[in-house]
Amino acid sequence: MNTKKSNDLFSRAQRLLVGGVNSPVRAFKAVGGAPRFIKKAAGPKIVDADGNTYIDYVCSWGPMILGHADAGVIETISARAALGTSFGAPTELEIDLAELVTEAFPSMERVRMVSSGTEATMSAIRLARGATGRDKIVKFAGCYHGHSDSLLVKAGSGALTHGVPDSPGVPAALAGNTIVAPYNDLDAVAEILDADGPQIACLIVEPIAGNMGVVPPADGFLAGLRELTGCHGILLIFDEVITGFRVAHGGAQELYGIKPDLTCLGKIIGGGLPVGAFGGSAEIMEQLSPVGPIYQAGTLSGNPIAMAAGIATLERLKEPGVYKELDRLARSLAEAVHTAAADQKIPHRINRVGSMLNLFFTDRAVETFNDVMTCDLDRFTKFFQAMLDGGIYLPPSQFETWFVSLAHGDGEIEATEAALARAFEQIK
Ligand code: KE4
Repeated sequence: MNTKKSNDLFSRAQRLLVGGVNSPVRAFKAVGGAPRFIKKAAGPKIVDADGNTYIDYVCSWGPMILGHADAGVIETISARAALGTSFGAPTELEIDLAELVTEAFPSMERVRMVSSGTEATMSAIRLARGATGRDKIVKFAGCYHGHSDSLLVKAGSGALTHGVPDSPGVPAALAGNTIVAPYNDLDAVAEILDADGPQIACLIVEPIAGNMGVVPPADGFLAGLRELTGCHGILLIFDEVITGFRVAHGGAQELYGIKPDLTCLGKIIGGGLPVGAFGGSAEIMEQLSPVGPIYQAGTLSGNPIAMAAGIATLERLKEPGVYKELDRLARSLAEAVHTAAADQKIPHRINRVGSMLNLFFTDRAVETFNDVMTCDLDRFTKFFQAMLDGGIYLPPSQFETWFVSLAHGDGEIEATEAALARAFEQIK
C-alpha cells in the first residue's frame, strides 16, 4: 500500500505539531509506523492522503454513529454556518439539544453544554466537590475520563490505592485526593468507602469500560456502586462519553437500569463537532454558576453549529430500529472475527456491548484491568498492521473500542471477513 503522502505529511506535521498530532493516540505509537493522514470520508469509509480507502471501525472514537459525512448532518451544518458560527450568547439550538438529551436521559433534569468530554468530567467533579464539600474522588484503574489533573492519576502503592500522578505536571497533592479502585471489584470499593467515605465527593465510572478495550460491568457491579455511594452520601457519576446514545438511546443507565447522580456525555451528541455535556438533578446542577456559586464557563460552549450537528444526529437516533441494526452489525462483525481467529486456532476473546466491541489475544475471559494487561499486545500490533494493509481501519491501540455506524452494512462485514482471514493467516 502506497503511503508516501501520509509519511511526508507526518514528517511535515512533526515540525510544528508535537508528535505530528493533536491527540497522542493518533500518532500510532502503540502499533508503530506512521499514521495515515485522512483526506475525506463518507459513510463507513475513510480515504487517506494517498487515496487508499479503508472501512472505518474507529468512527472518530465514537461520534460518527450515523457514518461519515451524513447528508442530513452536512446539510444542517452548512445551513447553520451561513447564519453565523458563534455568538457568545444563548441560542434556541442549545435548548433543542438539551431537550433531546434530557428526553433520553431522564436523570439529567438540568444540563450544561461544554466542548469536550474532558470538560464534562472535569466540571462534573468540581460540581460534586462543591456540592458535597468533600475533596476526595474515586476512579477506576483502566478507565479514562479525559485529561484533567484529578483524573490523570494511577493507583499508588498502599492498601487503599491513594493516587499518584499518571503524568508529569499533575501535582502529587492533587493526585492524592484521587483514590483508584479496581474495576468490577465491589469489595475493594466497599473497603475504600468504609475507610474514606466521609471525605469522598464522588465516584466516577465508565459504566461499560471502553478505554482498556471493552470490559463490561460484572453482574451487579453498577447496582452495587449505586448502593454503596448512596449509603455514604457520595455522588455517583456515570461517564457516558462513549456509551451515551451508543449502547442504547439512553446509554448504559438505560441498558442497566441504574440512575447516577451526574452523567457526562460527549462524542455522539456533537455529531462529529466539539460538544460535551454534564447533567443531573436540578438540586445538584443549580449549584453551578450563574445560579449557584460553583464556577464553570466556556467561550464556545453550546456553539450553534455544534448544537445543530448534535440535534441532527440525535433526531436520527430516535428512529425505530436504530439500536437493533447497530447491534446486528456489531454482532456480525464479532462473529466474523471469531470465525476467522478460530479457523487459525488463535486464542482470542471478544467483548461486546451493543455496537462497541473489542478483540483481545488471550485464552481467558477479560473481565478486569489485570486481565487486559495479560493479553498479547505484540500479536495485537501485528494484527492491527495486517488489517490496515487489508484496508480495515481499527483503533491503533489494544486499549480502545471498535465501533460500527448505521452506514456500515453487510458489504462492509463481508469485506472485513476477507481481510480478517488474510490477517489471521499472516499472524498465526
Ligand atoms: P474528550 O476530551 O477526548 O472529548 O473526551 C474525554 C473522554 C472522556 N470519557 C471517556 C469515557 C472517553 O473515552 C474520553 C475520550 N476517549 C478517547 C478515546 N478512548 C478519545 C480519543 C483521543 O484521546 O484522542
